[in-house]
Amino acid sequence: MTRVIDTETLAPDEAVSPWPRRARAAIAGILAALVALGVAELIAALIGPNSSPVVVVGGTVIDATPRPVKDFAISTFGENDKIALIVGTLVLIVVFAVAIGLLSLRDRRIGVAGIALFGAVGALAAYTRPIGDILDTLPSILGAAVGIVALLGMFAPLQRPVGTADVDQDSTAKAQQPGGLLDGLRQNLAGRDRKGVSMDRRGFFIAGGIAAGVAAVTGGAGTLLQRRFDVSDARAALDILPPSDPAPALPAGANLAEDVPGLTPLFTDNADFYRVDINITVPQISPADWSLRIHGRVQNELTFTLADLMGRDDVIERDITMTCVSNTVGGSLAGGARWIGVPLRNLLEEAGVEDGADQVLTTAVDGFTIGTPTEDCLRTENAMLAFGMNGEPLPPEHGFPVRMLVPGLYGYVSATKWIVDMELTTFDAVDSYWTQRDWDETAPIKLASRIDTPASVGVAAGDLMIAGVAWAQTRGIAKVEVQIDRGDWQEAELAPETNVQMWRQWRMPWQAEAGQHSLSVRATDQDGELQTEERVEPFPNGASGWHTLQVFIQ
Ligand SMILES: Nc1nc2c(c(=O)[nH]1)N[C@H]1C(S)=C(S)[C@@H](COP(=O)(O)O)O[C@H]1N2
Ligand SMILES: [Mo]
Repeated sequence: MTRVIDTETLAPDEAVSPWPRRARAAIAGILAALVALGVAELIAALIGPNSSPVVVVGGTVIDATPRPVKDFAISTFGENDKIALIVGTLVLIVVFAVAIGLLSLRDRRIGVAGIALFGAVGALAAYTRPIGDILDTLPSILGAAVGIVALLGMFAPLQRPVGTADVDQDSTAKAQQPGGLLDGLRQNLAGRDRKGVSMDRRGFFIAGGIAAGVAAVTGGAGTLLQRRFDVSDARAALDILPPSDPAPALPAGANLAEDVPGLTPLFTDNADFYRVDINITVPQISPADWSLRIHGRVQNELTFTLADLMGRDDVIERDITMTCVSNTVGGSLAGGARWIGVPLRNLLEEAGVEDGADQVLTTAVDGFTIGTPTEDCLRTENAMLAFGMNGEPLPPEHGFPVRMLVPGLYGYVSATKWIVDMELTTFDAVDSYWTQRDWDETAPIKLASRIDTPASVGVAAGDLMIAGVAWAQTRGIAKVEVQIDRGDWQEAELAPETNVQMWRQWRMPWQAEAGQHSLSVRATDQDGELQTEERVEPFPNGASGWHTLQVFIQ
């Protein structure tokens, strides 16, 4: 019988280094994972954005992450924490996939089990998400199934069984004979003794190429199809009518940032506004589908559509500063904006809150919940359901189409984005997302001040301006003082007040000499309370402490 061995495509393997095979096995593992992810994205595009394994597993990881790790992530990566999570997840997936590939060399059943586990984790995460249902498990399950087929398909040529250890080239050739893909898969699944194998390089190249193609096409198509969930067009088509009660005119010179480079502007651009939420992707809610139900301990259950809210005659526009409880001393998780919406008080009065219902429990499409004292919703001036931000519909990142805002309370107890449900209940009856994780039930924003400029390094000696912002919602800022090199506290110039719920810029001229300097700032509110000097971390109800900056003047 003639030999049909092509030494290039079918090399007896054990004679050469095991590395080419191991390298290929690792590549097979990665390609199988990519096939699984690609197929899952395609199916998620048909089912809904909340079924993508990347999204559901990421969300589960975020929910389950212990607070110290979360704090570390926020303080290290800041607003890039989501990018860090995605990169971290991808690294983990690659490591896992390489392990699956290498272990499959020993026994393909390990690889099959590994990918099945991968799918099971995705399916479980999808099902247990606050808004998950059984259909959401399909992308993970089907993705894993196709990933397994891909893995076995690539291992068929990678580990072509030749029967026995003392290889006889004829039987090698026979093993290469048809029997079809299925036969190959079956043999493969059974796994063979490592000794009795050889490698079909061309076959592996083809199988790997097919797997890469399937991953690219399904992943690409899935990503494209998922764009149909995107709400930017619907958002752009919305017209915000002039509010019945527009924001009061700004006092002259209210924005010091025009004269002081490096100072935070009075109004933060929507694109620059800090974003904090539990989601990897931005929830997309079609404005036509949106509605909010107010129910629970109320006399009249009410439901509002976006048109209902936007068409009301009690729409207000107000300048309000928002802050995250995770903001550290000197941190950037704060922003000022001009919000448009309907006073919460009016809506709650129409619903008729029953006595004793001390908590307004709001739920968003991401399953996130916030508990706000009913008292604050009813009494705080300008507490609102907002649909406009700086003259535009709310950006998707900031809660489109509707979010809640209660001036004076940290975001996690007041600022529900993508809000869809409002239940009047009690604090005794229900804990919300962050209070379940031990953050305080009530959390008023602490008096704070921050130095924005000069920068720590790269500034030349001469006449400079020390400047920054201070906020004391809802009491208003009365005074800001600056201390240079531990000298006397000197009063800074305050920008004219916009309103007590908006932060206030301040500045102080400084003749800076070359060398290292220490700059500190502290504020006093309009009740006469001095900002707390004592440094505490954000957990469990917000950071405190005076902001001190070391600067090197050249
Ligand atoms: N649906 C939803 N709303 C949410 C959150 C969230 O994770 N999901 N995070 C809250 C927190 S902790 C803060 S500080 C504010 C931040 O709002 P912003 O991203 O518009 O600045 O949103 C709040 N509302
Ligand atoms: Mo927050």
